[in-house]
Amino acid sequence: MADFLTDKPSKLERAFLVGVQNDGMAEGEGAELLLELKELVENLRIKVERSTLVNLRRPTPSLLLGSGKAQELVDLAKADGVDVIVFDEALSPAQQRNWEELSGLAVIDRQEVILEIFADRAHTREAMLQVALARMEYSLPRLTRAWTHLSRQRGKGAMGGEGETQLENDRRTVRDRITHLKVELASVVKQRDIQRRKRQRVPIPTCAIVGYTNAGKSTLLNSLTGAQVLAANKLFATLDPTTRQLVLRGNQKLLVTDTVGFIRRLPHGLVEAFKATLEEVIVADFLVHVVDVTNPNFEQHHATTLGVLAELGASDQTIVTVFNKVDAANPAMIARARGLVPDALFVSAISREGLDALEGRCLELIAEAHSATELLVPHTRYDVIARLHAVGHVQSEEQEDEGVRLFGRFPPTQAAFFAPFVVNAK
Ligand SMILES: Nc1nc2c(ncn2[C@@H]2O[C@H](COP(=O)(O)OP(=O)(O)OP(=O)(O)O)[C@@H](O)[C@H]2O)c(=O)[nH]1
Ligand SMILES: [Mg+2]
Repeated sequence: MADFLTDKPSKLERAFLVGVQNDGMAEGEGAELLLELKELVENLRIKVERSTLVNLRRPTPSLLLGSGKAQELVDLAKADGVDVIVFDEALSPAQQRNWEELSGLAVIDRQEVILEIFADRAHTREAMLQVALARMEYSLPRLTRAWTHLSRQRGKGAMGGEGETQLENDRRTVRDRITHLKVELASVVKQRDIQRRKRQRVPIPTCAIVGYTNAGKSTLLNSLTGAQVLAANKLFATLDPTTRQLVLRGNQKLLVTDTVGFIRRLPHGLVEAFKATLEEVIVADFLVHVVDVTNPNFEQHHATTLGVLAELGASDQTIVTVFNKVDAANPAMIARARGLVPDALFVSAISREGLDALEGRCLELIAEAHSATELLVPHTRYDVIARLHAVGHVQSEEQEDEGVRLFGRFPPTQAAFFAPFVVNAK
């Protein structure tokens, strides 16, 4: 098969974007998505020559849009001299092929743009495997395309009898690669599992930072813990979870994990691919949901993140909503944010404003997650006291004749260990 994994001929350079506004969408939503698509496409260093929003009442199976409208757009695209048409709406493999035939240009959709950005940003073995898998699954039903991964495939296009055989071979090759990738991924994920289990042996409370891409999650982790995670003004700067320890007041420890950013219309294959990585989100004691209050669309960002969390099976998690970037926000935006989530916190990961309050809230949540308990430990069992100091939080400790009386908390996973010494659970 033409090696579309390594081939990089004739890179696409100039794009024509097509957004869709339909009856089911809020007013202005199509336009906002189109603006976001522009940012995504520019992230791939492709110049956007024109963006068009189309009102769509009834999608058609062959081209999504009506054929008259389609021809009109093709003419515009050609007049602009672009080499790629990008749809915000997901195109079926057939629609994509029909558009490519009609226009003679590369035609891709938002999903493919996001996959390309992820491919660009993946650095660790696991992230690269996850993204490669999602891309393979995306391309499997699309092998007859002349274009893939933003490059022209060699020897594709005119499919004769021999082409059919070629297509069968290509399908088999891709399926084999998918199988191999899954096997390799399983072993990488297992490695990480072992690391997590090691961590659980000294169970410290955990929280995961989640939120829309570019909200400031990595910056927040860095400010809270002094970590040095890459934070950058680009989408999907972070793909791999990073965990750092935060030491709160009273020497209470908290493990904080930074996660991949979410976005509207995240390709389903990617959510699937990242589920293993996002397990941190499901097992965390609570979540810190970071929202960029300076982004005019923060309501949608907020809703999208909650949607992805639901998809991950994490809807029941306790969430602290944190509106970030207050240093750059105006009072009207802050009022709007307060209306959206009345008990939210307002911080600036950069100026550090509000971080004390956030740490305070974390302490409260840890206290809630780990029930406060009175223990009486015999003098012979100093190991129990040491363990409580290590994994839990000790509020008071008094020497008495029959042992040491402690008041403190420990994680629920340790309940069986401490149970014999519990005097009076509150
Ligand atoms: N003004 C201002 N900018 C911020 C603040 N926090 C983060 N930023 C900026 O926002 C941009 C994105 O920050 P990141 O921390 O990389 O965002 P992220 O949520 O980790 O993004 P992804 O990893 O791409 O999902 C960077 O340019 C940061 O400098 C803040 O409190 N105030
Ligand atoms: Mg990040």
